[in-house]
Amino acid sequence: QRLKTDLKEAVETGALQAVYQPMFVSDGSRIACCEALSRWTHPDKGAIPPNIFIQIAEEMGIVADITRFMIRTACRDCATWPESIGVSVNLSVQDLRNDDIVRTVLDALDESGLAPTRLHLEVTESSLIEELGAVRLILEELRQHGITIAIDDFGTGFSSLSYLDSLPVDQVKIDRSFVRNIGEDAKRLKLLRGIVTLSRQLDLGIIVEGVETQEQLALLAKYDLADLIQGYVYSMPIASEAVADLAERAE
Ligand code: G
Ligand code: G
Ligand code: MN
Ligand code: NA
Repeated sequence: QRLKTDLKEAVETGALQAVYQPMFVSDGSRIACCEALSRWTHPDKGAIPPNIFIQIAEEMGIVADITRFMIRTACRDCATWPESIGVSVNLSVQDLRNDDIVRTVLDALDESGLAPTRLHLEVTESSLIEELGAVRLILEELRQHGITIAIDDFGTGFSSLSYLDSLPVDQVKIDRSFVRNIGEDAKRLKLLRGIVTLSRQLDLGIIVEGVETQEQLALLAKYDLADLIQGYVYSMPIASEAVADLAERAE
């Protein structure tokens, strides 16, 4: 209960922060985009993980305020990076229940002067299934403005693949559970290869998340399994100010 009050105050006073985890093109030669990840440092309890406080915010019905803060911050920060680097923001299922999100996004783009093509939004599989009719209209409108949509945690949420060919999305972010054991378990590698083949057939861009080791990186390259790679092997989440430096070193 205390945590709820504190979170509400943190959101209202802008005490949340954004850090950015780079997604590299698969040979590691440059940063294509950075995922904005929210951080909350509680005055007494220290860092609270986002999966905890996002869920609290969802229960309180204030997640839209966090999303608005993250989109505005991400657009403002991205505008300070080299033009070749985009930014990706996570949406909650609640953000897709009404079309205020479109206004929020367009206002943030206006305010920051960021080109819409540099903004990406990540939606989870489960939020897509929940109310596909309404969600489809919202995502289509955002895409018409040039914004890229990715399915986050791909492979963990669908009970059926029958929607996949008709979703208004551009990219899939393959969940890190599909990468974890590809070096040790031949079946896991086959599963990943199958998911990538399926996604490519549907013209979806492939982002592989949670890549931690050189061995995983080598397998992804060998079988051409990724367009973009995000994971500790390339970079942890970093401050906005560190993005341009890292981009320079990569090139
Ligand atoms: O940064 P970390 O790996 O701890 O994030 C844990 C989870 O919290 C991830 O699933 C991530 O997508 C989610 N998350 C992080 N920041 C945000 C945010 O700003 N909005 C939403 N909806 N989820 C976020
Ligand atoms: O669900 P989502 O993809 O938005 O989650 C992003 C989360 O994944 C962030 O909290 C980030 O800290 C975490 N993460 C990023 N790279 C790696 C990685 O290589 N390994 C693991 N275990 N987690 C990662
Ligand atoms: Mn994400
Ligand atoms: Na994910």
